[in-house]
Amino acid sequence: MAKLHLDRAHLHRLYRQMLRIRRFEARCVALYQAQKIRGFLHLCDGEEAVAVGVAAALQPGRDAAVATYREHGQALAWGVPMAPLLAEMLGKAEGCCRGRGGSMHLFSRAHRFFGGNAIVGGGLPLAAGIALADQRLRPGAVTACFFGEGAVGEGAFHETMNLAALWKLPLLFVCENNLYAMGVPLAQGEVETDIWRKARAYRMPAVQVDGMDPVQVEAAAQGAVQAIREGGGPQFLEARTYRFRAHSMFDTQAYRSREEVEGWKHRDPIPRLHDWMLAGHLITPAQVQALEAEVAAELDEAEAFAEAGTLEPLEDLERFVLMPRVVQDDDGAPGAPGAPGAAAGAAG
Ligand SMILES: Cc1ncc(C[n+]2csc(CCOP(=O)(O)OP(=O)(O)O)c2C)c(N)n1
Ligand SMILES: [Mg+2]
Repeated sequence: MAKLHLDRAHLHRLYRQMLRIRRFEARCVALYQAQKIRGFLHLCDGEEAVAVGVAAALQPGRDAAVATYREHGQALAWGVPMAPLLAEMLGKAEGCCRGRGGSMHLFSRAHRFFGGNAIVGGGLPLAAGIALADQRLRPGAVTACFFGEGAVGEGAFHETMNLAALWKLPLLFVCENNLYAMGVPLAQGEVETDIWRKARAYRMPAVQVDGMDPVQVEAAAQGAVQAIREGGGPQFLEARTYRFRAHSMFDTQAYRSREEVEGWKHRDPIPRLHDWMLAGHLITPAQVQALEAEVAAELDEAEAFAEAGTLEPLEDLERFVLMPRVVQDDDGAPGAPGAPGAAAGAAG
């Protein structure tokens, strides 16, 4: 595992990023309860250290990321600003996907944050495609592919692992193993519960890390990223983590005990880093307060932006959905100069 240079400023950044995610999602809950956020809302409470640790080891914007429907944390850690993210959650045209993606499909080409994906395992082949393009067009760039342990049972997982290893793609596989796929406990869905061992079948270096500790996650990711950048092919990270909330906004949680949840809350990455820094005199209570205030102000500003946003007009309903009507001209070439509909392509 790589040794990190852990100066105060860096630790404060890790802490701040986790705080931004936690507070952002708490605000989302309030907006959901006020029926301003509609549809599904999958929160990552408890899992923040994974997104933050991995992003800290990469260069978002140069490097790409692909994530799941539980991706608010990854989008924030990747540097997508809070205001267009929150506007997206509210379905506003000012959102990062013009309000057409919502919670599960956050996307920002400028940050090379390529989604948000509602399909379990859906991001894996996409990540391989991005990494393949980067291998040819952007040497040195790495794609981080986040997925839950529930994706490991999908064919897409195995196909992607095989091709990535075969073609030495610059890909960092990050399995967010939170021990449940909806209501299915890991041991009821997988015969091999140490997910990292699956990478061995594809001759891929793999490690398991404590996903409740951003420093450990970053150290493991950094070692892996260095090898990937040097052309060594893909690497695999299994981060053991836990979601404190239900799968989506509500479920009965009959699949786990209250004691289990409470036990994991004792390992909450945010108070854990806070207490460790405080004990080591790496942060002061005044600095903690200042960080909290900074995050609260950022969130207030983002919420005001999102609330003031507009809904796309009904006339735009078919935009990006249907092709503009193409009329064939006499020589049969669709969209030939001067042909009716030739300019229509610009409408999209
Ligand atoms: C291909 C596919 N099958 C089933 C579903 C329904 N589904 C949504 S989330 C989920 C569980 C996924 O669990 P995991 O990959 O561990 O991610 P987590 O929710 O724990 O972050 C399932 C089965 C889906 N979205 N896509
Ligand atoms: Mg899971």
